[in-house]
Amino acid sequence: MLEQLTRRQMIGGLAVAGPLAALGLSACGGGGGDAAVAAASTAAMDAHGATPVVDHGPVVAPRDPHVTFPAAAPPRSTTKVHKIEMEVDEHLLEIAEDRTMLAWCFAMKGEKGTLPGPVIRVTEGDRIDFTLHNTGTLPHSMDFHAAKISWSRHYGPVAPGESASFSFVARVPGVFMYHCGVPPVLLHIGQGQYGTIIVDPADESLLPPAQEFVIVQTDVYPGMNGATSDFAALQRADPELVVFNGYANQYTGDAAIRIRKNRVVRVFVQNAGPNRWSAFHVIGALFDRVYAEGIYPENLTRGCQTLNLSPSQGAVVEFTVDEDGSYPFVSHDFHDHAKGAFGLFTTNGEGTGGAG
Ligand SMILES: [Cu+2]
Repeated sequence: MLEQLTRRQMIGGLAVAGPLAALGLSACGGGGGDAAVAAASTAAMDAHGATPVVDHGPVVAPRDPHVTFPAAAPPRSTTKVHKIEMEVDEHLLEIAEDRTMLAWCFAMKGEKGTLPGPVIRVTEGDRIDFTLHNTGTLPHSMDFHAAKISWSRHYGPVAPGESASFSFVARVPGVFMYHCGVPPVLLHIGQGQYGTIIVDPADESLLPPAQEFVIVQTDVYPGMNGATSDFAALQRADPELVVFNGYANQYTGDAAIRIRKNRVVRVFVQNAGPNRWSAFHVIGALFDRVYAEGIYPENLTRGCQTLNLSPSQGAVVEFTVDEDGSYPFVSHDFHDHAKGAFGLFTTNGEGTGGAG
């Protein structure tokens, strides 16, 4: 399988050269469910639409079965210095039922790459010592939106087989994107090189214990049978799929996200784009508290129905439900909802989600 995947990586790497060259661009420039939940999920899907089925022909490359991306947020950090080493893992991933894409994932060193990349959680004032090992086949880089450091000194391309390091102190609390910045950035983010870093406020009273989740929205433009993304579609901002945490309609059926009624649900929401805006909305709920961008008291909004996020923006939303049942979460841009930006919170079954 390794040989096949390696060959596929090569095919994917070569496949991009044609269309990019034609455009004058360079790729190298720079919890267990129950019947009630399943029924509720199906009913909600029927009511709110599902991803249209598109025939892309036979899948020609081997792939691992889809593993639900854990929506539960990692716990608050307990260390002041974080040594983070990431690699580039190029492999075929499922992004919807019977649909795959060749992803250029950021992965923690030695781990399998996922979409989105690993969720990092630190606290305001923590230092991050970061190293990128470019184990991919093209130059890549890393750009942390949580950092205030020089682009020209730290965010340059790292050649295949090379490593590069930089450090920064996370001085601003919030929900921030990280991504590759090698031109064309549109392609590298579109190919899966994105993730989220949560910077908790040093003042823990701003984010008291709650059931905590991470939802990252992206628009996806997969190529045919594992080739690199459809760059023309990326340029038109015309995605085939719009997904939460890397997979269309992921948190439905047995994978619906369990919450408890009368307990605060906190969602760290990120719109990684690369192109579409996000209109995050939970049907049947109002956001009692929203921190759009920096987590400071002056950024607090109450009584919010829909969170408006441009590509790259992140926010914290909190809500409670006082009635048992299922509560769909969508992009209220229903063009995108119909392409897979849909999931379910549910109080049915045991609460297995975030702590609190
Ligand atoms: Cu890259």
